[in-house]
Amino acid sequence: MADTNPFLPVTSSGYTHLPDESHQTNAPVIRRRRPFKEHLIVVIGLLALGLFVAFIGYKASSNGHVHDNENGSFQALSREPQTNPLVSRGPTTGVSEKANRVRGPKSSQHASRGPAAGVSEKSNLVGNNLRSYPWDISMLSWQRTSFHFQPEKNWMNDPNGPMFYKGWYHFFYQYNPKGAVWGNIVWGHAVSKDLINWMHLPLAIVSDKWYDINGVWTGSATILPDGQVIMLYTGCTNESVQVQNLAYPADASDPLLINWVKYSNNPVLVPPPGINDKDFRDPTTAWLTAEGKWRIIIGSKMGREGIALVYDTNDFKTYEIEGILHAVPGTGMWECVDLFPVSTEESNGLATLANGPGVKHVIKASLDDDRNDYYAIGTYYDKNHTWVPNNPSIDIGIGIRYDYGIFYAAKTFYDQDKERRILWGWIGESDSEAADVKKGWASLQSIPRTILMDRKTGTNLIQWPVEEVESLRVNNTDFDRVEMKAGETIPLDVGLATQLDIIAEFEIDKEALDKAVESNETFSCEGSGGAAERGALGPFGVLVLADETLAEQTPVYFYIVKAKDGFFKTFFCTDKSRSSEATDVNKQIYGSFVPVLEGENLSMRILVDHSIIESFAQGGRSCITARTYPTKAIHEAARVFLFNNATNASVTASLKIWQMDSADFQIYPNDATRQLSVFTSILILAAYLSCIEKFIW
Ligand code: DQQ
Repeated sequence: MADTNPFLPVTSSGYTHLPDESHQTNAPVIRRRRPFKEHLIVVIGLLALGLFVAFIGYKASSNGHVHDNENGSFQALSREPQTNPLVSRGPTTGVSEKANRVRGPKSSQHASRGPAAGVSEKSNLVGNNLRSYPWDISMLSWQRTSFHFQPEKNWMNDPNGPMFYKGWYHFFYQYNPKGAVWGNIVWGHAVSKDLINWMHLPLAIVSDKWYDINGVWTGSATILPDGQVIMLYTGCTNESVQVQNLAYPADASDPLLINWVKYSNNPVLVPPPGINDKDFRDPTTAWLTAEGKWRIIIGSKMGREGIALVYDTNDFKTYEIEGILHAVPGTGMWECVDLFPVSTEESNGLATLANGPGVKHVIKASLDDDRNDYYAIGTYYDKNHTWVPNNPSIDIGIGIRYDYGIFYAAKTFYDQDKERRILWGWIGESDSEAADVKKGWASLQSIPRTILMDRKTGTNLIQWPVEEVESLRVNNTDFDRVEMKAGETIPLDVGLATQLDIIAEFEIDKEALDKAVESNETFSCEGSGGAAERGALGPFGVLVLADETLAEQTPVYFYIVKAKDGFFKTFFCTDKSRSSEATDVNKQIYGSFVPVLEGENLSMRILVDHSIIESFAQGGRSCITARTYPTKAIHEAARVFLFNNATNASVTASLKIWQMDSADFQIYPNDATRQLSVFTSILILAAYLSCIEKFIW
C-alpha cells in the first residue's frame, strides 16, 4: 500500500511513526514493496529530469557563442564579462606590450614575451599615461561581436592553416586557452560550411614537445594533389628558438580533422646560419616548382633588412635552402609572409600553384616593427626563386597596405570549392589590456575577404567581404538621393544600429569640383584634424556608432583635394578621435589615398558589428578596420547619420542599410553529447539500481 502521509511534518524526534508501524518492533521487518507502476514513474521522472538538465547544459554551452543580436532577447552567456582580479605589471618588467598592462587570474599569468623573445604581440597603440576608464559590465559586454569569428573566451591572434577540406572550411588560430592576454599559444580550431556560422572544435595542436613547448606559433596548410593535408607551423622551443614543425591529420577520412599528429622527427627546419634564433617563423602554404618540388617561404630579417627565405622539399621532412625570394632594407622582421598568384584577366581566384601569362604574384609581409600588413604586386620567377615588384616604389613596407586600420598577420587560402582566394586577418584590440582581462576575451578575425587583382587600375588588389555574409542581412532601409548642403548632418532612422551592413554612394556637386583650387598641401588622413577639419571638397560620409547628441561618433568618410597637377585625389578615412568618451582607448585617425577612376561615383561599404567597423572604399580598393569602444552610443542608443563637412560643396548620397543578424556559433556536438550521455547514463544506472534493489527483497 502506498504511504498515505508522505509529507507529514518531521517531529522533534525526527521521525513520524506511520500508524501501523509503531507497535511492530518485534515483528519481522517486512519492507514495503513499491508497485511496478511507481518504479516506472520514478525512473521516467529521473530520466526526464536528467534529460532536461542535460538539455539546459547543452543549450547554455552552445549558446555561449551566440550573441545578443539586438533584435531579440539576450542569449549569450559569454556576453557577461568575467571579472578577473587584476594585478598591475609595470614597465620595469621589460614588457613591450600594452601600456597599462595587467595580469589575469593566476592561471592566466604568463611570462610576457616582447621583441626580445622574437615576437611583440601586444605592441600597444594606447598611450602610456592614459587615465583608466571605469568600464561597467554593460559597456564591456556590448563590445563582443555577433557575426565576426571569435573563440568563446580568452586571447586569439593570427589566422592559421585555413583550408577547404571535405566540404568544410577549416580555420585554426593562435589561442591562449588560459587568459585574455597573449601567451601559452596553441592552435584553436573551428569549422564552417559558409565561413560565417561556426562550430568550435577541440584544440588542434597543443604545445607538448620540447620543440613547441614555448608556443605553437603560426603556420599554413597545404593540400597535396592526392588530398593529403600537410601542416607546417613554427614551434618556439624550450630554449626559445624558432623552428619549423610538421603535423598531419590523425585520420584523413574525418572531415572535421579533429585529431592531429606531430611528425616524430620534428623539427624539420632550424634557423639557417646567419639567421637569429628568434627571427625564423611562419611557413607558408607550399606550391609546386617547375622541377616538381614543393616550395615554401619563411619570414626573417638580416640586420634591419626584412627577408623571405625560400626552401624546397620533396617530402616536407627534409628541405634545401634555395636563398632569398625578396628583401627590403629597413623594414625589420617579416612575419606571416604570404605569396600567391592573382589573375590579370579573370575574375576568379587562383590556386597557389598557378603561374604563367595573365598571372601576377602578390607578396605580403606583416611588419613586426609597425604591426601593419603590406603587399606588393610583381612577378615570381620559379627558376631562380625570386620575385620582382611591378613598381619598386610600391614595395613591402613602403607601399600599399591590406588595411589602413588595425589588421595584422593576414593569410590567404585558395577555396577550391568556389574558385576564389580568401583573406583572413587578425583584428586586435585597441583598448587597454586591463579592459581585455575584465571582458575575458581579446581580438577578432575580420570577415573573410575575397581577394582579386583590380583589373581596372592594375595597381592594387580588391578585397570584399565573402558573399556569404549577406545571408545575415535583415530589415533593409533605403535612402535615395539624400541631398546634403555644406555643413549638414542628417540622421538616418534604421532602428537598432549596432549590427549593420551599409552600402553608400556619393555624388559631389560638379560646380564645386569645377571651382576647386589646386592645393600645394599634401593631405593625409592620419595627419589631418579628422572629420571635423573642413575643406572645400570634404570630408563627407557616414557617422556610425554615434549617440543622439553626437558626443560619440565614428565618421567613415571621403576627402577630396585638387592637387598641384590639377588632378583630384580622393582619400578614404575613419576618424576615431570622438569614438568614445573613455580615456584609455586608442583614438587614431586612419586612412589612405584611394584610386577613383573617370566616371566612377564614390562608394563605400561599412560593416558595423558592435566594437568593430570594417570599411571598404571603391569596391574594396582601400580598406579600414577600426575597433571602437563607445560608452554612450551602445545598445539602443547607437545611431547612424550622414554628414557633409565640406565648406563649398553639396553632396548627394544614396544608401542601402541592412541590420545584420547574429551568426551561429556552436560547440563541437561531441562535447555536448558527451556531457549529455554521461549525465543521463549515470541517472539511468542509478534509477535502474534503485529498482533492482527494491525488487530484490
Ligand atoms: N604571431 C605568432 C608568430 C607570428 C606572430 C605568435 C605574428 O608566429 O610571427 O603568436 O602576429
